[in-house]
Amino acid sequence: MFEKKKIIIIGPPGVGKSTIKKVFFEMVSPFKLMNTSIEPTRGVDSKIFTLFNYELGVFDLAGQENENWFSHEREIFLNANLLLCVFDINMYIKEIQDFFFKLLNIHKEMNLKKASIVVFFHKVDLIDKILLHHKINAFKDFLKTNLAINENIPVFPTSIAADFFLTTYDYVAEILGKIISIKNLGNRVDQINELRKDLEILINYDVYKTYNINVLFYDFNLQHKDALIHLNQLKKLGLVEILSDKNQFSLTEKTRIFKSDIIIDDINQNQIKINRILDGMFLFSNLNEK
Ligand SMILES: Nc1nc2c(ncn2[C@@H]2O[C@H](COP(=O)(O)OP(=O)(O)OP(=O)(O)O)[C@@H](O)[C@H]2O)c(=O)[nH]1
Ligand SMILES: [Mg+2]
Repeated sequence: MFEKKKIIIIGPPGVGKSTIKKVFFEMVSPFKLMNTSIEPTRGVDSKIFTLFNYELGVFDLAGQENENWFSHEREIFLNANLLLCVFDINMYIKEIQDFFFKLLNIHKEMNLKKASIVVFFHKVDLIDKILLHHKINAFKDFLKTNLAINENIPVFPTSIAADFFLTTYDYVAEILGKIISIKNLGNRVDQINELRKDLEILINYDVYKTYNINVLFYDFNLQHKDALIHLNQLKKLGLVEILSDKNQFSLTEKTRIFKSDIIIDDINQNQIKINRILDGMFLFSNLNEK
């Protein structure tokens, strides 16, 4: 039996809500969506995913219809477990506060006790670091004056750009990990070991080249059937493409981000990074579209 969780993605128009849903839930390549204009969402774009024994309903709300979501269509928030509020980091802080104030009001008026709120300051690739810290601090000060002392709303600086992708990947994994119970993580140790081998495959080969699947037999002692299991796992995470005859594969551009993060000199630092990446891969490889 699946336990249901409802996730709502809300925010002003054009801030990147649908992009976040596509990249982190549907495993669309961040490179494909960066700077491409996708159609503004109309109404609500909802999809159901499974994560271990949970069913996640993800509701991506059209930014152009925020007036409706905050008034006569507010029932959309009923039974929500997570309100993911996304802002473009380059919005004026006053605009951000005004929008967020409306969301807090809905939360109070509708008594959405089960719904935790998380804020993304998105597109941080488009701002310099000092201004970013200034904006986040200004927003945190605003939260302090508007929330009860025991309320905590996490604020994450996010982006799908290469330099920020893996941190954002971690944040999303952490947030999803929190709305499910750790008791239900399935066979974690075995899966992590398999993923460790997946990661070794990524490290061993070059992006942009095409390989015959037999290399996995010579380099990793994997028979064709087992090699395909690993490649399909990596394909699901958007890290590998398997060519139509199933005898060849190549690593996708997204792999470059994973590799650049772990190929450094300090071995201890490397282990920490590898474990962090494996945690993310573990969570996302258990996320399936229903
Ligand atoms: N620079 C940069 N652009 C991004 C990022 N994420 C999304 N975008 C761009 O932002 C634009 C708008 O993205 P959408 O995901 O359609 O925005 P939305 O919030 O769903 O918009 P509505 O559906 O109108 O509410 C697209 O052109 C994306 O390429 C990011 O991290 N950095
Ligand atoms: Mg959208």
